[in-house]
Amino acid sequence: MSGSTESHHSNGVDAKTLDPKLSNGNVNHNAKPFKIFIGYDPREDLAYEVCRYSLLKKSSIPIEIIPIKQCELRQKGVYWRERGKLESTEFSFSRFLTPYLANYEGWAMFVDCDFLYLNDIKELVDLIDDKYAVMCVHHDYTPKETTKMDGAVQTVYPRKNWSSMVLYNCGHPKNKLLTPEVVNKESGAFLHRFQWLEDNEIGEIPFVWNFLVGHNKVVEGDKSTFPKSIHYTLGGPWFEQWKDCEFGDLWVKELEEYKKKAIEKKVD
Ligand SMILES: [Mn+2]
Repeated sequence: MSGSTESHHSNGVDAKTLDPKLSNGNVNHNAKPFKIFIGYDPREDLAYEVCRYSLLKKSSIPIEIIPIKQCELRQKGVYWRERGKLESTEFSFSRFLTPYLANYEGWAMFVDCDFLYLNDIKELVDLIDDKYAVMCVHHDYTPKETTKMDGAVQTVYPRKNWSSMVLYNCGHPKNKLLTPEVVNKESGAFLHRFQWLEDNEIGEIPFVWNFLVGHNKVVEGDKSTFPKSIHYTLGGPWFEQWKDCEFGDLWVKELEEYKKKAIEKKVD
């Protein structure tokens, strides 16, 4: 049947009010599993496992989860830069290999391991808009803390935390600039501020998909401020000093469920 679709959406309608499925109309993002690259750090193995578990548990679309492990990338010869003093995790720079690791095809997500997903990732995938090279939460963020996690130095720079969860349009011509050579050579400023892109190539996602513990706040009664994905950016309950942090109970609950499921698997 023809002529029965979205004619009621005029050009004047705010894109944010459109049903994302309709605004994406003819693009089927579910054809192949959606690739999710999670930054892996051996010091935060449990954080990775719980993040992965929370994604798989809630997802209503096929997803493929790939940890970004620095030692493996070094073995493969795609990562060779020396570790700098300001790198708080092993994936500080290797995260920018996401389009390369996805063969510069389709959309893929990078996310830090210190996230806990409360909602179905399909809701996020539905926000994808092919006109952008990347999409992320545009935090306006000046951290007050001077150290993070286990004492690594906290630095302040524009677009801080934007790179912690990014939807990459891996097939976008601009992202072909992110070759292993560039990722291994360029400065933190160039990479973390997306300086290979123009401002209008960086799409925006609601902050609830990268809800920064200690920075973002829930407004009582306003559902649009409820986190869909919690980012324990200062350190999460897997570190002794952060075991009582805000939303820490949700992470601990997920950990217990994950452990229980892991034991059940072994028994089967
Ligand atoms: Mn993080």
